[in-house]
Amino acid sequence: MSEITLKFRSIWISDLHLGTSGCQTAYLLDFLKHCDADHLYLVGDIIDGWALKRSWFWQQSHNDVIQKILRKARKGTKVTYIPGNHDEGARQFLGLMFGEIIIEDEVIHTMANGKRFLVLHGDRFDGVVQCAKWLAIVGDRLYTITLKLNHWFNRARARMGLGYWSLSQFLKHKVKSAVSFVSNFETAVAAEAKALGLDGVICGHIHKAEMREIDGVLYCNDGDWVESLTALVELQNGELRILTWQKFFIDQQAELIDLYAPNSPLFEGMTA
Ligand SMILES: [Mn+2]
Repeated sequence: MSEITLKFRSIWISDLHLGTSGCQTAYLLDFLKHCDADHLYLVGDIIDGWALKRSWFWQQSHNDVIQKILRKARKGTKVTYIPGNHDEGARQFLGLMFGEIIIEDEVIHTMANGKRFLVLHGDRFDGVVQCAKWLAIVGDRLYTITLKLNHWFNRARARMGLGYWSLSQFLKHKVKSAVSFVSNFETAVAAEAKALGLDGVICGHIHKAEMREIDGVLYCNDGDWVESLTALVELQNGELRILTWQKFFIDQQAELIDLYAPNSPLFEGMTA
């Protein structure tokens, strides 16, 4: 068994979606076991209240995740919990402390090198495009069905004396705007950080880990623990990295190399 502990200055994780079968708790627990930090930010959608309302799903491993986080807080990690839209119920507790965990809506984090970053979940930038994002997921398969449906739909319309209306055209347009949802989201979040005079922004919400400069500010998204198993980490010198845990989980028996180096398998081409 590997006993490696990686010590970061800060860790950001979001979109765990505890309370759903989608949460990859085995990887998440392994990550929490092997990684420590002075600051741990839980950047929203930690517990999926929406899903729990629909049907209760809670396993021991979900308790283990919570307990591991509480334990870190007890042992001196400064834990900040920023609720997202799936755990918006926690937003009524903003500014309060539970155990050693503080609940905040949005915070500013100062890196070791003095750079200041806005930290928020990101759902407030959804606007009207959220619907289109949903369409993007089902879009591909739906589109083929739609073409067939469209045929029958317009036959019915014609019979009722109505003109032709392209359902597939309509959906195609929606899917197209869904593709631009991600870039619109990223641009909007980055613009907010810029307006506040900050060096960058860290968010979650769209389940797409990313780190790139947008209009002079560094946009960072810590990804999720449903599919991508990613975290954003700050090294002791203030540098940021996107960490992909799956890789390390698989390779953890492998010979220990410099895991903090830019060529570390943990970071794989995702440095800034
Ligand atoms: Mn969200």
